[in-house]
Amino acid sequence: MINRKSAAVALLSMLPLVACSVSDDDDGGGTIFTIVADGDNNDDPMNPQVLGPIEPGRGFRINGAAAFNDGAMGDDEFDSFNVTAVGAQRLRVTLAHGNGFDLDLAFVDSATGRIMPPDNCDAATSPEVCEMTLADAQSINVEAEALEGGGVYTLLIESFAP
Ligand SMILES: [Ca+2]
Ligand SMILES: [Ca+2]
Repeated sequence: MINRKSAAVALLSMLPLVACSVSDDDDGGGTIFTIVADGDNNDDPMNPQVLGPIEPGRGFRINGAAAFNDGAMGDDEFDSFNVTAVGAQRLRVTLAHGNGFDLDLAFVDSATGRIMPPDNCDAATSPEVCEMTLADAQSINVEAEALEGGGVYTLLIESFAP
């Protein structure tokens, strides 16, 4: 089912690049990012916030917040974001957050809900970086899960040629 939000995201993705939603290269690698707000309609891993198509050279930067039973922030344990590969590609996800806040990354198959093994993933430090290879048209959910405490994070989802 297409809700109003995902329809708006789909519409935005068809517009030419506009200054307010796209930033230039953030990491020296030449990726053009679309900036996305954590919509907080993304708690169910099987009903993610739909970011849309992604292709090499493009990416999404999510400015988000999450919390696990945190006194100040309450409970926002899961933030799940869906992307669909346009062409075979490598997907790199970088999650940065402050200290005293345990937030983990996962790739979830959007059709089955199964957690996919990343090609590599560093869970011990921030930023946490995971990569995996996507086939053309493969759809995947990138999930940030708060395990302890709460806070803000920056999540980069970047696509590279395979
Ligand atoms: Ca959130
Ligand atoms: Ca959420």
